[in-house]
Amino acid sequence: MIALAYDLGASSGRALLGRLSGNRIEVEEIHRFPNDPVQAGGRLYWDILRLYHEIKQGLLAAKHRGALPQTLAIDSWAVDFGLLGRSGELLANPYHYRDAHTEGVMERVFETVPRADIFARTGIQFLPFNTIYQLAALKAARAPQLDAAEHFLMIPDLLRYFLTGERASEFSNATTTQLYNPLAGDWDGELLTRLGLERRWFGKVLQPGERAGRLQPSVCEELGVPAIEVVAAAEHDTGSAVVAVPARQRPFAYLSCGTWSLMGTETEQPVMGEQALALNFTNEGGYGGTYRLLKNIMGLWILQETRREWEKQGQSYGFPELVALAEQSPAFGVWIDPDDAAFLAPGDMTPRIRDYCARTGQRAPQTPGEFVRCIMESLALKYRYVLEMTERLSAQRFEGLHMVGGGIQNTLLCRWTASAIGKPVWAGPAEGSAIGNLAVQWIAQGAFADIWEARAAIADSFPVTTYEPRDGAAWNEAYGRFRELAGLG
Ligand code: ADP
Ligand code: LRH
Repeated sequence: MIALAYDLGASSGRALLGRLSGNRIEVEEIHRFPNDPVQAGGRLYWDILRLYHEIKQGLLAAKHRGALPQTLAIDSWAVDFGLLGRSGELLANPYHYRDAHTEGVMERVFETVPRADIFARTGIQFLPFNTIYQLAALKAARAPQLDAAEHFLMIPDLLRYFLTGERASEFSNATTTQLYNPLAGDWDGELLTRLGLERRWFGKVLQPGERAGRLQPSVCEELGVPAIEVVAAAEHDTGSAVVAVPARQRPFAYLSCGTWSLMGTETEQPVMGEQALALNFTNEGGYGGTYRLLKNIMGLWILQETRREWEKQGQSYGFPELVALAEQSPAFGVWIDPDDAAFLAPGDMTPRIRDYCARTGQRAPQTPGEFVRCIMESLALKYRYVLEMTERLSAQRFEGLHMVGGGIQNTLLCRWTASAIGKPVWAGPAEGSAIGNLAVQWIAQGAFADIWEARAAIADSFPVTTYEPRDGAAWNEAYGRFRELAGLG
């Protein structure tokens, strides 16, 4: 059985062809492309039509291999969206969630709907770029696209709409808007109305695994392909990544490690109490009505931006080279809280790291190796904190941590994470989101009975590397100091 998964991350997109025979999965990356945001007129956008073009290139690559899939599905980063007008045209180019137009908006929304109310209705963590605040920002700016809007579609929905002509949302990604009420099982009409947003923009919500149409005739004609069936995957990339965690049973803890680091556990019910609100944890919807009780950690974004900064200055480093420089630098020099608001916006990171160090009475890193070491150690230490909070909130203990995503190619980060948390890390698969996307397509086709059968096949088909913790006393001591420095109680 052949399925095609498109996984669009914040730094790159890829098309993976998956073949399933018996319980054996084989994947082949047939197309990979950068997903560079575009600055224009002082705003930051995704290049949505280029992404759609790349999706088509993926289909052509499958065709040229003589391996047309039975089904295809798309997952992507969360929260971003496009609005369609009366005749189905895209009204404006989607913003990048890191655009500055949401600055201060979250706090203004709380004046209309208090923070605790929003959490009680949605169970979603407060991130300034959530869809709810993006729409509120457009509303405050009287953006003309709102006057003409008829339909709201998130990024994978929009690309799926271009392919099929059909408009529908999808559960896992819909929850990330902070406008979906998991208890009611629908968009939260009251929340929308209180914010002056139109309930009618928000359409049907498909569950991951539901059929979502076929390639429309114009696409088939353009590419010379048949009317392939399109399935709704867990269209939030993190939702797909968690499907691919090769765990044999619950409970398990995961870290989806890419541009972002998403750490948490899979639950059957959302955890929406006061403690979850205070710790700013989220309950994103998952496959089969599950939830991802997790927390966003700023992740390798800081390293990506630092690399970009040096590149701009004419110093070009690959990721493996940066990791090697970090390894050669002295241990436990200085740390940042990666989730400090200073690190969210795009731009040069080394001045912000220096500034953080000044604020916290630390000597700033000097060399590239010291900067990278600071970023990576800080991430490992923050992982320990969030893992402890996940245990506390879910009243569970984890034997170890599953790591998936492109970030596991940073084996030093995996090693340090194991040492920081004092438990083994099981790393793999790296293409977690794409593989989870394929798995949901195969469940939809009846090839797997359920998610556990899919996870067992993933565990048997892809290598998992175990990293055992080392230097426990040194990391414990570092963790104590890190918590104090970052004000983590
Ligand atoms: P996203 O899906 O968010 O675009 P990925 O899952 O592709 O992100 O992960 C990208 C990250 O993986 C990069 O920021 C980089 O830090 C890390 N990475 C990728 N390749 C390597 C490598 N060869 N060595 C070390 N780290 C790597
Ligand atoms: C990771 C991710 C994450 C969201 C962020 C916007 O790619 O989907 O889960 O919080 O992007």
